[in-house]
Amino acid sequence: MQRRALITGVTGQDGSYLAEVLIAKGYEVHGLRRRSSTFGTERIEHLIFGDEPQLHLHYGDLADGNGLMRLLREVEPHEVYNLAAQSHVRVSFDQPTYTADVTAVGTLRLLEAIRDVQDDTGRQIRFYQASSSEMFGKVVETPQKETTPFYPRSPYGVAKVYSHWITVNYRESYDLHASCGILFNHESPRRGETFVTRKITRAATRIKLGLQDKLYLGNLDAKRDWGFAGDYVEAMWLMLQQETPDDYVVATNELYSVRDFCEKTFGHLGLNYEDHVEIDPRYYRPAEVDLLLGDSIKAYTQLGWKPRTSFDALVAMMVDHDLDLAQREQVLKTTVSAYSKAA
Ligand code: NAP
Ligand code: F7E
Repeated sequence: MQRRALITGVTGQDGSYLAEVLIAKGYEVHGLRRRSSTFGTERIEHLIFGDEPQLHLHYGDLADGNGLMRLLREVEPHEVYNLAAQSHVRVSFDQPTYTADVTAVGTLRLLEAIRDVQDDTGRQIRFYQASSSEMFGKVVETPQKETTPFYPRSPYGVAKVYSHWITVNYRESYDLHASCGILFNHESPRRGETFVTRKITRAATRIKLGLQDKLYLGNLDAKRDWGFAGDYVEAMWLMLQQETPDDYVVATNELYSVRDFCEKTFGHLGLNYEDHVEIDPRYYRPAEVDLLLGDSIKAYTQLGWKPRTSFDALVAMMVDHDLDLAQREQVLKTTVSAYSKAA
């Protein structure tokens, strides 16, 4: 029988990669999208248009529990991947209540809906929760593993801790097949442009082509364990294929600073980052997470998962993609300018 999956956050970076992976595995894939005044489906357009769309979209919101319940009854998924969240750490300081409502209580609404539907129909729904290395925050040990205590440093981190523990609690209380992936930072050419890696690759490529002069950043000394999103969504799927639900750290176990990322990116373009990067204290955070480094030995031994993309390959992939974008922008600019001179 064809398996059905429902992905919340399908329009985001991870949702788009996960949808591709599940479609390739033969799933019927459904995704929750928010209503907005623009399409907001750039990352999944190749999956939703055409004679036979491969991905079925439904309007919904993690703020709307009744809607989630109705959707679960309609789609009857075997697996639910909860990737939706207000996922920006800096923004969570500006919108703490909203972040708590969506990123924390939103998970509870979804778990409640799953519990109800499962009770009514007797059909098991497997659940994946997108937990985050941000839960380790001001780290109490390095590297961080599944047993490392949490010390979140932002409203986002605190909201993710709530979602993590409510998922564990529902697993233990109601026998749900619910697993949490504690994923460390993962990036790609589809990464949102206000996260630091994509901000750097977008700016460096535009600087290379003379479309921009400077790149303004905050703390260059923060260190992260950066992997490729396309590798990480495989781990999500593997967790839901296990007989017993559990929690897993997913990481590369390699550490680089924001400064290293700048050096590598500008270097790939034959530039020196020091000539172009300036510090703007507006990008500092009220409380910073200085260092995150994951130990994913459990995912390796129990799921057979390991990252396939190196740091250098990740940077190159992102820079090449963004250089192509910048070149298109440049062509458009030249064409418009030639046209307006001629007109
Ligand atoms: P992302 O690109 O920011 O995508 C977030 C998704 O959530 C988008 O589809 C967004 O919809 C949706 N969303 C936001 N608020 C919603 C709401 N109220 N109701 C329904 N949908 C809503 O994030 P990502 O990088 O793919 O990350 C996926 C998940 O993993 C998130 O939960 C994130 O917190 C978590 N995580 C990410 C990382 C990482 O390094 N990427 C690491 C650990 C954990 P719109 O497109 O309409 O905005
Ligand atoms: O910041 C520093 C910043 O916003 C990384 C989310 O996916 O991963 C992500 O959260 C570091 C921080 O990611 C700028 O202070 C310097 O130390 O790319 P980021 P994040 O905060 O680590 C975790 C695992 C998630 O779960 C989240 O959803 O870079 N930094 N200058 C900057 N950061 C940004 N955004 N912009 C700057 O100009």
